[in-house]
Order: sequence, then structure tokens, then C-alpha cells
Amino acid sequence: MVAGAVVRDAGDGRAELLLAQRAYPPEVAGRWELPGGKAADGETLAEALVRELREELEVSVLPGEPLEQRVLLREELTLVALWARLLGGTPRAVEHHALTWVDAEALTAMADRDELVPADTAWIPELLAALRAP
Ligand code: 523
Repeated sequence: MVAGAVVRDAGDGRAELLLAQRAYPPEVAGRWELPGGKAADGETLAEALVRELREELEVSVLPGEPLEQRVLLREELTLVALWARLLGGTPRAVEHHALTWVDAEALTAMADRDELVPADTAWIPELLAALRAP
């Protein structure tokens, strides 16, 4: 299972992260996540991320290094996040309720309000460090 930490330069030197609001299942609908999905047989995590974000967001991305935290979702299902950059397209919420770009302050506020998908909270320290890096 792979998710993408898609970051962009907001233009003024600040970095922003793309979050997607889940539409299903009911337990997590309305909460925000790093978008992604399950790798198919024979697919690398990077290949799966490229495919999933093309399907879910209609963008092409360049996958990079994995984030350090790996999240055990359930037995034999580990969630790995890869840093990624947009190569082309404007993200569109094909399967999600909505999409948003957040800076460190907005991500902190969402985390404080408990608006993230539970598994994804494992990445908050790493995400904030990257968003705050000069
Ligand atoms: N998560 C999760 N965080 C996160 C993702 C992308 C997924 O906790 N950033 C969990 C939520 C679901 C499970 O992983 O319980 C499957 O995610 P999903 O539905 O995005 O993956 P799909 O689309 O590959 O899986 P199916 O809906 O089962 O086909």
C-alpha cells in the first residue's frame, strides 16, 4: 500500500503538501489523507503511486524517497509514503470529496482538529519538518 506526499513550492519559498479528503468508507469519510492505493502484483511502490495518482487525481508525479515511518494498517498491509513532485496536470478529485494544498500551519490546525485519517498521523512530524525547511 503506497501513498504520496506530493509537495510543491507555493511560489514564495514556502512548501505546500497535497491532501485529499476521503469519500469512503464511512469510518474515514470526510478525513484527509495522503492519496494513494494498493500496489498490484509485480508493481513497485513507485509504479503503484504513479498509477494511483493518475487514476485518482489525473496528474503525473515523480516519486522519490520513502518517508521514514511505515504504518501497519493490518496484518500484511503496510502503508509506505513516498515523497513526490508533480510533473504534469492539475489535481482533480476523481475519487475524493475534495483536495487541498496545506502549509505547515494549516496541517497543524487540521491535525489538532483530528481531521486526518488516523494512519496518516504517523507522518505529521516528517511532513511538518519538510514543510518548514527553508
Ligand atoms: N489508507 C490510509 N491512509 C492513506 C491511504 C491512501 C489509505 O489509512 N493515505 C487506508 C484506508 C483504507 C485502505 O488504506 O482502509 C485502502 O485505501 P484505498 O481505498 O485508498 O486503496 P485502494 O483504492 O487501492 O483500495 P480499494 O478501495 O480496497 O480498492
